[in-house]
Amino acid sequence: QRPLLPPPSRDHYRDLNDHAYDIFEKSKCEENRGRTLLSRLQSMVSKTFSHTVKLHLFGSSANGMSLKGGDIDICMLIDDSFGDTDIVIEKLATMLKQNHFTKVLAIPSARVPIVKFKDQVHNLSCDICINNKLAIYNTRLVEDYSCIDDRMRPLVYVVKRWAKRRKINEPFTGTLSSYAYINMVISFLQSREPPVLPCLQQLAFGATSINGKVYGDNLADVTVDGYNCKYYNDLHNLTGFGKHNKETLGELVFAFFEYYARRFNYVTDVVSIRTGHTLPKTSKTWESINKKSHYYFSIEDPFEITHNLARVVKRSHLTMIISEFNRAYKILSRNGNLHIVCREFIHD
Ligand code: 3AT
Ligand code: MG
Repeated sequence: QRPLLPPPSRDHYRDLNDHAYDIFEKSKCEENRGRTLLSRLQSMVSKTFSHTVKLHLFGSSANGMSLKGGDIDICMLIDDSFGDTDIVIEKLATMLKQNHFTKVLAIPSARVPIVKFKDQVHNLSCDICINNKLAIYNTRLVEDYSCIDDRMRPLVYVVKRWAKRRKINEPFTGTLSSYAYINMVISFLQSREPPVLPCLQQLAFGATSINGKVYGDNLADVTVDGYNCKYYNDLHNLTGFGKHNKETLGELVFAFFEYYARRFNYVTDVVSIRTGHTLPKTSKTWESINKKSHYYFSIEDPFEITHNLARVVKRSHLTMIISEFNRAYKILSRNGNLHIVCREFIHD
């Protein structure tokens, strides 16, 4: 492991904290974003398909962590009687075109088949996927984590802002999705001493006790597409969980960059919010696209545990991501400004 750099001075920690809250305040957008579009789409879908077919928001427009101008993720729950997914996707695309949405693009061959389109009136970009129930569950898990400690949401906003501006939040070109970064944030917060966040999935199995109290050892299993999605969600029992950890948002921002620039071992370890600690890569078998796929970076999906959220990241892109972590870490260590850390990446 490479040597650690000195932390910011006390004054700069204060600035860092202020700037982190500043980015949070300026980036967040109104809670109800997407709801109006959702209800318009729901009535179209009810007419085109049936009243039994339901649309659900997921991702950031549902978990309360969307950035201004961010996409809206929608999932359509529909049974087999409407035909194969590609037929449903084409029918949806036709419906959207007839209703004057623009840039309608059906991608039936993707891992999760989707239709992309724009609502020009409200300037919203939107994706609709079919029967991605796990996405609805993992959105809820993320939202529940964000309710346990007030420092998680602003930290996620800072990380998303930074990753978007530095162009390392582009899963289509081989870097990480926002969801992958959120998993990295939760894992980091679980790893603090004392922890800022608990591990909700371990609590559901009664595997961990906090201060002698055992939680959720009698929760029923929740199976979705063959994966157990149960987790402890009686959040009232967890209010104030992170209060023993006195770190400010500014301190956590610095520690987050330090963790992924210097402490986390990309060669041997797997990020896993399901277990609440890192796992050795040797303990995992991943569902793979081809036998030769090499996972340079591994982030275990909390429910679909054979899915590596970072599987699109090749060696060159991992190098790029780690060098961005290092850049941020070095700037902050030298008492640099968080706004510089989050400055737009320009190709030279
Ligand atoms: P943005 O505000 O859109 O940047 P977000 O929170 O909506 O952030 P994403 O758009 O990356 O996050 O993801 C939305 C959901 O899609 C979250 C998860 O249910 C699913 N998802 C995202 N990335 C992956 C992935 N690599 N593998 C499986 N599911 C994913
Ligand atoms: Mg999204």
